[in-house]
Amino acid sequence: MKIIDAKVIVCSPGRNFVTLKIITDEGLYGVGDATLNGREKAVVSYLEDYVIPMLIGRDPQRIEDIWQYLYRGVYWRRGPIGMTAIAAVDTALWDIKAKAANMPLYQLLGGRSRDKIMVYTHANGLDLGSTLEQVGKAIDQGYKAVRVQSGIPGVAGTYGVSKNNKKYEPADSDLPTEDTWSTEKYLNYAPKLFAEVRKQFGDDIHLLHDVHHRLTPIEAARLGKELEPYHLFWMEDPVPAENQESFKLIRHHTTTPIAVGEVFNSIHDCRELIQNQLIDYIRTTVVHAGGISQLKRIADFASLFHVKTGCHGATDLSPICMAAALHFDYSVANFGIQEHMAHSEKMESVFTRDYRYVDGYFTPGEAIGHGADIDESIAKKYPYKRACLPVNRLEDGTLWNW
Ligand code: CS2
Ligand code: MG
Repeated sequence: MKIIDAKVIVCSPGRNFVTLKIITDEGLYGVGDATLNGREKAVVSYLEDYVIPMLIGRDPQRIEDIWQYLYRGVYWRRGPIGMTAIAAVDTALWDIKAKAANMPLYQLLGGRSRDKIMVYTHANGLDLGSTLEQVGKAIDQGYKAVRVQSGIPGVAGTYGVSKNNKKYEPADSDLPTEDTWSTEKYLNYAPKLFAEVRKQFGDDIHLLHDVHHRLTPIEAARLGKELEPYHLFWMEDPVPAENQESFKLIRHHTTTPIAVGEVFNSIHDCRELIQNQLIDYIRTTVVHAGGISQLKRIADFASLFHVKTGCHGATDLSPICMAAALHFDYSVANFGIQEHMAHSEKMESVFTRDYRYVDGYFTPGEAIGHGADIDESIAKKYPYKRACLPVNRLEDGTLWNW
């Protein structure tokens, strides 16, 4: 079998998506998500100007060799742009291999290790009341796990909370908008928020929260400690993860489980946190961590240290990434949870997929391959439009972590 063509499809059905399609001489093709929120065109160029010319003529069955060729062969290893490009190639090649084997992808990954995949959804509101209302709606929809994000009293607009009644989409303007942040107001409010959620909805619903890289280690230690009575499923990205040593301080002070890794793109980014058991869930996922091939390596390494998977699944990861992730989730031994921030109908209209939601769980479907695809004729209706993620400043104007 040979790769005879490959193309990048960029579309914007409510937000930008980048999809790689690899076509073989035997009529099979595979697709992979190549979306990097706010930097989409960099990945498009990486694929079109460098990767695709190197793929033509290669045997698509040699997934590992092509992965190593694109990783070791670039010299400038790692980084979100290159690894997202490699991820898209890897995902498309696994799709082709499963189609050639005439089976759903999870069968190639070792078969299923569970009957269904627990997902968590997002609930957010501008204030406590509207947030509680959204948590109630998620529970009514059958979700067993809900991520709770709320507007903070005295802070205009914050991460994870839609500014209008539409779905939350952070990449909301051509150039970055500017959010304001107050750690003090956040730390005073967050424990009250979760106290209210537990009071209203009880102990059985899994609650998750995304700090989104905004605290210092001692602040994160305080938050983790103050959230202990509400036994969160996880506290996510408490601090930026460049200094991984700093997680030791958080760990020393709190038993609130920690999840990190959605911005990681290599197993080397994860190593210190996993081997020192400084986290409980690794958030790397198919589209940004080099595809299924590397995600399998990360999960196997994590399993040695009691760390479970918790794949990222925001709307800026396309249904193709979700489909591939769900096949991975179905099979991986140390599965933890899968994020599912529902795509809008407009976004869904461009893609087909075989995964199904039932009562708080997903199954990947039995279609051959990963079961997802893009409809190029519909994609054409939604041309690319630059959209950047916001930046974040403290109340004194200091540029802070978004
Ligand atoms: C968030 C993401 O879902 C999450 O955990 O961290 O929504 C993140 O903000 C976006 O993926 C950034 O593009
Ligand atoms: Mg996150």
